[in-house]
Amino acid sequence: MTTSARFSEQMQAYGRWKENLSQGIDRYQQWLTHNEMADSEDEMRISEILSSLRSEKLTIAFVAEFARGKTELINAIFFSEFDRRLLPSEAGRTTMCPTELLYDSESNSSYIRLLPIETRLQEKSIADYKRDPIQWSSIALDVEDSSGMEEAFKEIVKTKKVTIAEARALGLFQDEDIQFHSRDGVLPDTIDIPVWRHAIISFPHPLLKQGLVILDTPGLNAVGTEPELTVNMLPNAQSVLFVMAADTGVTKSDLDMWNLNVKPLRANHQKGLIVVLNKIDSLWDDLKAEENIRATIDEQCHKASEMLGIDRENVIPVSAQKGLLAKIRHNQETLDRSNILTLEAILANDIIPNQQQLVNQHIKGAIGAMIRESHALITSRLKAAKQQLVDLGGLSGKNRGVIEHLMKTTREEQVAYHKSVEEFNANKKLLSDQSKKLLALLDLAKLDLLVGATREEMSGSWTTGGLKKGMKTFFGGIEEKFEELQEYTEQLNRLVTTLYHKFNAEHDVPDLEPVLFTIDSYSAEMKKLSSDADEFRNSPVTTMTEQSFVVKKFFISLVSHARNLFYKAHRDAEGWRKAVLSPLVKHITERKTEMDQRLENLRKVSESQETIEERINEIKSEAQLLKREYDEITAIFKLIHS
Ligand SMILES: Nc1nc2c(ncn2[C@@H]2O[C@H](COP(=O)(O)OP(=O)(O)OP(=O)(O)O)[C@@H](O)[C@H]2O)c(=O)[nH]1
Ligand SMILES: [Mg+2]
Repeated sequence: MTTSARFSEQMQAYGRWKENLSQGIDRYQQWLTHNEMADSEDEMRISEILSSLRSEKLTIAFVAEFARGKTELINAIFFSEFDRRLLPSEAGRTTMCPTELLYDSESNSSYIRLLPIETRLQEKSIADYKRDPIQWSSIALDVEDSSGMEEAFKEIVKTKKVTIAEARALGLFQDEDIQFHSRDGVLPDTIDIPVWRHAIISFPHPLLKQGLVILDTPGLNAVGTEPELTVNMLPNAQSVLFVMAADTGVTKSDLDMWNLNVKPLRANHQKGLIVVLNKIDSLWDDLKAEENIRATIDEQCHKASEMLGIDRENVIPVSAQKGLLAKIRHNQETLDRSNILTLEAILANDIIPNQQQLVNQHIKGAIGAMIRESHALITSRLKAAKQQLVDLGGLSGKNRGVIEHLMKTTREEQVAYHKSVEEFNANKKLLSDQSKKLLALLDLAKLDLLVGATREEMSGSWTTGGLKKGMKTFFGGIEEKFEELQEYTEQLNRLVTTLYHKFNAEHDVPDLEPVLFTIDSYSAEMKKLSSDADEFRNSPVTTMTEQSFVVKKFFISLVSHARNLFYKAHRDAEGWRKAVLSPLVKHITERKTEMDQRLENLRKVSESQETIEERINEIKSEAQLLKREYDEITAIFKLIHS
């Protein structure tokens, strides 16, 4: 194995692991249907788990000043087999809008979708627009035709001329930019702005098909003008690559970008942050000894690490350009020298195992309890069948009187059972009523009221000062909601626990434990959002530019994020409410069937003693079938947990 395949091999192996897991879940779904054990809630839950597993994404984001070689690195690491520079990379500013490369397995098609820059005038986040395909321009891609693809990709670097006033209205020109745009001290009438605000490229590359998403961002404060990157896309990426270049060294703007946008992203954990010193080939010199060159590169990495305040080992020197070229020309020596493979290995070992572990935990958490429950049910069916065989064996030779007596006691048992079921149903109703309060608190319409109030308070003061006040109101309101939520959740959990314990005692099933509801993960996510938001608000980018535009955009992306969180929490609470008592309901149904069967056995035997043998044989073959189902669910259990 050459190391060149390492990232892609690990990614493929990860893809196979996910595929096996989803086959296991598929098998479980079939098992449930076959055993008539799935209610519609279960089915929905399993479909959701499956689709979340199949659409699971692993995002690597590239962030840096312009012309550091982000796009060239992407070409070199991921797309060299196209034997060309697939994504446009040129001197000066190239990538004009954040670009996501992925494979859209839902639509199963290749395309470029582009969101017009004018959408910045609207009060909607990019995440909102993603749910609204009409706003996007779409270009179909022919993947067989690499030069056609290369041509189509040029769309993402398009710019157009607009007046300064228009650029201002779009939030793409501030007073600080006057100097940057002036020529000989004179500001031109028009400036170039990107045609597109965001691009999504879907094509069936093997890595993208496994769920890899690459986020390429443009340099030049794009991260500042589109706060959604900071609030949403970059924090959610599994890995962020920060790129500097050896030919420029660490400049002030590199440092600004690092301090404002990258370092805070990983303030709490360094995981998934990779720093690259690109263009080391600019230090290659045929007239110098290899050792000296290596020392110079090492010296540069050392300097860079000191300026960024990170360890020396964390700066990876590479040459994207030579790496790409060497891969295309199959030149191993240059490839080694470009050090691209080291970077690939770090990517592979740093992020894939980590992601696999997270996905594994999530899936087991979501489905593990269900499978255990199914396992317990089939075990109890098997036990019941065995008991019936014992009972029937004991009946042979018994006279009519004995059998009638047994029928009578079984009927009495049934009546008692129905009574406790009625009581159970009353409690179930109580729980359902109580959980409505919880759901009401998570209602999006209620959240929108808070958003409205905050917006009103801020209107006319879209400054960082106004934002500070607004955020206080907004997150203060949310915190209150979470306190109330916590209280209701505890109440509900207490009720559920009591119900289970009562049930366990009455029905002699000590091993049933409820799955309790918790809002901890949402509350943690909300806290993180609040601290990320604080970080951004306090960052010089926003204070420096007292511009209503960025502040407004920032507020919109905050709200969109929070709404999404509430939506998820509401959906999960609703799912929990419907499912929490389902093990008990299933147990009741099981017991009912079992009693019905016992009665049926007795009825048959009371008609004629000859039927006993027949019935025993019937149950024996039923038990055999049950044993097969038992073996299957045991195998599924092992598969999911392996
Ligand atoms: N010598 C050398 N040049 C490189 C290397 N990597 C990239 N370049 C060149 O640097 C220029 C900028 O590269 P890009 O990949 O477009 O940079 P970027 O960071 O994506 O820039 P923006 O898209 O504008 O934000 C291009 O001309 C590349 O060919 C490298 O390793 N060595
Ligand atoms: Mg680029």
